[in-house]
Amino acid sequence: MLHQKCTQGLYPASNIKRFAVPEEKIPWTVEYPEYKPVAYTAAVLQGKPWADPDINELTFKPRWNAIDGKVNRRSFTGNYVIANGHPLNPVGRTGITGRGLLGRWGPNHAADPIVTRWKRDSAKAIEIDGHTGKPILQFVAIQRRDSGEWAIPGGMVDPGETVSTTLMREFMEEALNFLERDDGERKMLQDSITEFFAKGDEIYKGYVDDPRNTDNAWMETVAINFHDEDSSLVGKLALMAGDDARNVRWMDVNRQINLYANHSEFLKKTVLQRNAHW
Ligand code: RP5
Ligand code: MG
Ligand code: MG
Repeated sequence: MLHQKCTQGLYPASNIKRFAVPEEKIPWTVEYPEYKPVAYTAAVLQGKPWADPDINELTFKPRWNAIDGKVNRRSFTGNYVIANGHPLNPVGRTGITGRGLLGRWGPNHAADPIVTRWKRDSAKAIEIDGHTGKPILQFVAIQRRDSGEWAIPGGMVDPGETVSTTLMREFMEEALNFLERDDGERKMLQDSITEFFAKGDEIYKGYVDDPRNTDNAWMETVAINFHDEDSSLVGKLALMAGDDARNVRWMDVNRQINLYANHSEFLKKTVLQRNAHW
């Protein structure tokens, strides 16, 4: 797999221009003698508890390709290369070195909950697409505050956190505004989500084509589909955007959806698995 969203133009939330990487020059195995990427690590990372220190700091002794205390520095893509003390993006060049906006050198692990239900008409009957004859799937989409793009309500796996906890936490924070709720509401949401998220289907596990990726830091995720077949569980919860999300809604899934990073691909895989309209 190649990446696409991290090879040209300005790095997100900066004036830093990526060194243009034509598609054929992405793999490290292809020579690119002119390649002179700029180094960029966003200032906001300094002193953040969730971020690694500077890579040259003497006290920083990461265990690459390993579980490093509470931080998972393993990649789903296999062992990554360390070149001059820096982990190398397993897919290839991105036109920028350093960490950009990402907290971790090497893989940055996220989890993406793909929450789906069938689209229904006012009589509660499942809507079938006229062309494909297949039922229309809807998923809970959030609009990201950073880029304004629509996306799966995913987030970073905190140190020591299990992926299943991240999936529930991020869904509750971004799609149900958990952080702004009172104790009673929190308890109610937690109970329903724990029940609903008990059974999910793995859709994707691996590298993410995220616009924040660099030559030395990149996103990886586990995307799990939680499907509410009869809209009895999450289909009934009132969505409310929170935290990193500006908006939230049930979005119809079809080949026209255009989402953040390569989230549309994850939706396509979900559609195939559910035999839904695309
Ligand atoms: C994407 O960034 C992942 O697929 C996940 O959706 C998201 C995690 O980052 P934040 O939402 O925490 O910025 O690469
Ligand atoms: Mg979040
Ligand atoms: Mg998020």
